[in-house]
Amino acid sequence: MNKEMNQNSFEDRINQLMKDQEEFLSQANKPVTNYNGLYSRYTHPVLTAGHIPLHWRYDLNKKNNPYLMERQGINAVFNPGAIKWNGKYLIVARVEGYDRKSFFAIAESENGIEHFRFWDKPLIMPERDRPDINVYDMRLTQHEDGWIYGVFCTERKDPEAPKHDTSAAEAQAGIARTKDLKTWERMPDFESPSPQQRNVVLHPEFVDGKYGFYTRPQDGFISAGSGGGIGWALVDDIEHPIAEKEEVIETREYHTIKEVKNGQGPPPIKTDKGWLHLAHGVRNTAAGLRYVLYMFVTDPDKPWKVIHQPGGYFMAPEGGERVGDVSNVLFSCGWIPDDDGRVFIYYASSDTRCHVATTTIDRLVDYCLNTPKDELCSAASVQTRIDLINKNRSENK
Ligand code: M1P
Repeated sequence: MNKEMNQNSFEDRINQLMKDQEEFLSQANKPVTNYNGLYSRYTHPVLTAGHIPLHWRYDLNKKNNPYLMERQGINAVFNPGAIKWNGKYLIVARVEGYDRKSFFAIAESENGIEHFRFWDKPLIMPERDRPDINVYDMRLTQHEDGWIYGVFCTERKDPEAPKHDTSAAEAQAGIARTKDLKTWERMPDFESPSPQQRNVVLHPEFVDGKYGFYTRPQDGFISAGSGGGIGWALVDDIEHPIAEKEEVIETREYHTIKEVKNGQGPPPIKTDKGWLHLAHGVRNTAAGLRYVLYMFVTDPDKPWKVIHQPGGYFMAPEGGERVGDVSNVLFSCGWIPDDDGRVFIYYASSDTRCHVATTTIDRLVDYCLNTPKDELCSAASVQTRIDLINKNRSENK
């Protein structure tokens, strides 16, 4: 009898699966030791495919599934949006099945760092007349109008594509709102002058009585083309979210970490020094695209006006983060500013798993205001460094 046929009984295997998962979900998560003065990374990812409940993956009925196969596997859990809700830290994750379809699911934790557990079922997202083919990357905004909005990418096959082209697609921003994170009301998709959109994020406050959106205009599905940069657009009525104008406020730049593309991450955090923004920047390399996280600050009263741009990246893929389905990628859709000044940054690595990093508002403000900006050429960069060296020498005499 071969090894497969000699496996334990159905009941034993279920018990083992449950025990293993319980141990996995209960593991503690500690900060890694090489603290950089700015944020702490943690030893373990906070959410992975292994966190997905067994009853989402297995038919647990022996009659229907005598070999106890995983009937509906999960490939990855990534690009987390986040919110603090009823005292709990919630992540709305992009969950991707073996069938390449993404959907949203909420997991919660008592302390924001460990023991995240998914709610009983994935989120059911209502559809409009034109069904979504794939949905992903939800940013949650607790808006001052009293609703929580989820703005996400809805992807559909390009209706104009010739029959042989099975890849041409169209990305737009879907919008849904909720009061309890369980029942969602779907709005029409966001409309703007750009043919496609991704990384669209709702600003949490009204601006001149209107809804403000950070956008990412793009000509095509993958390439930003003549579009690109982080845009800003206003909408009068969220139930008819049509932006007549769109202005790029945070541009892509040659030979920077955001040369090819960039996009707003979570909704910005308000501070007395301005709105803190976390974004992703993309450059090309011989090994493919490299996604890093970077920050910028906008004016407290004019959230479309960039006032600080610390140069370079804030966070780049490290160690195991560098490898996954789409390697060399960090991507964030969520962070939680806590009442005590701590900030929980939720980010995904390589389109595969979710992590947390912790910091404080004070540290983020210090970083944004005191990191030299990118002077866009080597000579200026060397000069900035020499200024630092000279300052250190004179101050240490
Ligand atoms: O694969 C990396 C990321 O690529 C896209 O982001 P962007 O449009 O900014 O390039 C998205 O598909 C995102 O989900 C993905 O993580």
